[in-house]
Amino acid sequence: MQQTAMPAYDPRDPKEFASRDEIIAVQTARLKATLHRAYAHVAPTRVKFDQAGVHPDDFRTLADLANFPMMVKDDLRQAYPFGLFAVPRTAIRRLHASSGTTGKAVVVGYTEADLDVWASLVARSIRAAGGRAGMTAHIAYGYGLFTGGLGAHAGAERLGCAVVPVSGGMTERQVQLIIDFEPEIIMVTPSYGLAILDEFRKRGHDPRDTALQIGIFGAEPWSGAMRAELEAGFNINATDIYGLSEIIGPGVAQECVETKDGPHIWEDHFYPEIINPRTGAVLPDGTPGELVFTTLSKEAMPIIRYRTRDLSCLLPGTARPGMRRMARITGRSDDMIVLRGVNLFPTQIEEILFEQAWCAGHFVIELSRPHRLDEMLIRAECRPDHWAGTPMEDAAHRCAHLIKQRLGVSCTLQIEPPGALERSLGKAKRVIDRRLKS
Ligand code: DLL
Repeated sequence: MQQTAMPAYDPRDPKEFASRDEIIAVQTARLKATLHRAYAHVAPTRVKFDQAGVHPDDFRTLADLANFPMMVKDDLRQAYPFGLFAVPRTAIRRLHASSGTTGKAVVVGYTEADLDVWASLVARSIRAAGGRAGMTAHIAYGYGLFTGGLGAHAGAERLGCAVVPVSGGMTERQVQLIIDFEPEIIMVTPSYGLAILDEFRKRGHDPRDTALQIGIFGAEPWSGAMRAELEAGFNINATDIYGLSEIIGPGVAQECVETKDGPHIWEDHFYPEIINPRTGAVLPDGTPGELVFTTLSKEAMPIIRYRTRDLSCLLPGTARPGMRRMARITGRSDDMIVLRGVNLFPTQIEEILFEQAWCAGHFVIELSRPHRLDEMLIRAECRPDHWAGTPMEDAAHRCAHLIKQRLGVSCTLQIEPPGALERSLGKAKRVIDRRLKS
């Protein structure tokens, strides 16, 4: 069979720097085609449109999209495994799946053209983060059904980088490979990036002495304080990459290194909306709410108005004027802690913890209801150079007090010895909620 060579990534990528008007024109044309394709080829989508009394012909301008029904994760689960595919199985070249913690997996399929778009958007993202052809990229996102490893891999290759496909885990080896292979780029979750940083210090190596210049962190919420820690620790520029498997994987949006002001959404391929999570109403740019995405070019699995549960807001483009930015994600509506009537996110606690000189950045929040009231215990690890071998009760009280002052919730804070908390190899699990069982 004849092999078609993958096109080389074009660093001039005309759409990346297109004007807002050009982007809107592309979006309108692509959205129209996507609605028609989904209606014609995806039975559950057609049923939903019919039930809502809308037809793809009703779409004329981008504002008309608000009349089309939204999709939630459960729609994808119910279609398990291939019910939302718009192409025959023979046209599928890759399957990914995100298991989630409960229920059926969400399966995502890609055609050859989908894989091509994905690779070029990740290449575009790495470039926006400062990466260039000829550099070496150490990829510590998990490989496998998770989209992180293989998505980053294809993008780095497309850009013209040498790829080190390490995946997550075996942290000692990660350190050795970074020292020996001298990558300029690391792609990893922020929490596992921190674990690698610790491992350098544990082994007596200065993490600032490596060849690393660029860190591309994502797949989980992280705070500005975590960015400062990773940047200073590795002496790199750290930027935020966002994505979700339902839409494509990593590379839906990427922060530009020259501005570091939140990820630019690659709007030539994904149309974002922000909605009020309670009413579903579309909110104007600048208003916080839930992110909703529609794919504009996906062949295998076009997704219309997918509710991500990620909380953000849309901001005007800066380094890429045609594309809007999304504010750094404060958290997912699923991760919001509701404690005695107060709503908070783990990233807010992360911000405060990082202000403490003793804090190593690894923490876990345990919620329980031992009596009638909810209690929150924060276990946060101490930096080795601050650990005196005895409980640090004063420092813990001071930090708990600060959390009460800033976030309005009382908690117990426990400072743990270095290495006491389990490290995640990918996405960190920040909250353990035992309230239902206790
Ligand atoms: O996490 C894809 C990815 C891989 C993105 C590597 C970036 C880097 P899922 O496993 O489907 O896909 O999880 C998607 O992770 O809805 C967000 O809640 C969260 N998430 C992803 N990137 C970010 C980020 C991948 N930069 C879910 N900031 C999303 C905050 C993020 N949360």
